[in-house]
Amino acid sequence: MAYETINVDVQDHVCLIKLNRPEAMNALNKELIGELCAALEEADASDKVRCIVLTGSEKAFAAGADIKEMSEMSFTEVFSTNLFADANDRISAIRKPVIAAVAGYALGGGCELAMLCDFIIAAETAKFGQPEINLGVVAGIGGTQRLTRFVGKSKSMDMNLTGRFMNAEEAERAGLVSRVVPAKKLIEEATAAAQKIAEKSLLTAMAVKETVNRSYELPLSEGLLFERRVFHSMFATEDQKEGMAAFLEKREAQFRDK
Ligand code: CO8
Repeated sequence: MAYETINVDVQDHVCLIKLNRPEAMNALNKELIGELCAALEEADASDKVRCIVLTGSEKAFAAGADIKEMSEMSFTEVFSTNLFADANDRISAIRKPVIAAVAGYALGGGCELAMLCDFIIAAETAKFGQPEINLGVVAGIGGTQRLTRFVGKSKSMDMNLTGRFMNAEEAERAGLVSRVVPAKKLIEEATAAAQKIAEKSLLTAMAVKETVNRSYELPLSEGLLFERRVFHSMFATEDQKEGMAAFLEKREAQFRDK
């Protein structure tokens, strides 16, 4: 499918989606959000894709929801259309692993979009923030909820109440990002991580994603039960037999996603 506000490129089983609204710091307008959800769903359904990388430009991953588009909306409109619920649900429903590769600004909806991905690799230039308070609103798609689970209450309150930005080093220290890399190497490093994931059994990778994500929804005892049941169920797969046999035979596993 041809897109106007994003670029999509599939190579070696990795789908690279690049947000592309340079005139507005990749602000997330209706068109971009619709195209992004469609591209993610297309990649999720494609046999050619085993892992997805989502990125922006050197200047901005995304500077949040499009303020021009939102500014005149009424309560009735945002409530009745349930603004951003669809994006949250569609992105959360992607079953293949999604890595956010963040350089520059990831603000408001941009920070929330990065948190909707499975993990974040940040360039040294990355700046994360939930500055919605400066616009007279609260975060709308996870900035008060996911951020609090990722970095704890104190830092989340600080970010959401002051609207200040967090640099890459602080974001790594706080557990928001998994690693920080030089800006010039961001795509190379994110793609290498995606390729490493793409070499695994896709079945197992999807089970890992689903199981880790349950930890944010369940109390520990229920989460451990869910994990154990998924672990047990993996013994019904050919890839479990192959993975363990390959280890014992001291060779590379040949996974078949079965
Ligand atoms: N919306 C619309 N346009 C934007 C946005 C935005 N969020 N951010 C930047 N732009 C535009 C600017 O208006 C400007 O356009 P123009 O040249 O036509 O005036 C252009 O991008 C360049 O921006 P600046 O001139 O401001 O560039 P600076 O380098 O001076 O500053 C900043 C960069 C710091 C990123 C600054 O632009 C900024 O603070 N932007 C707004 C950040 C913000 O408040 N984000 C939160 C938005 S609200 C939100 O995200 C609610 C959550 C919704 C969920 C989303 C669901 C997916």
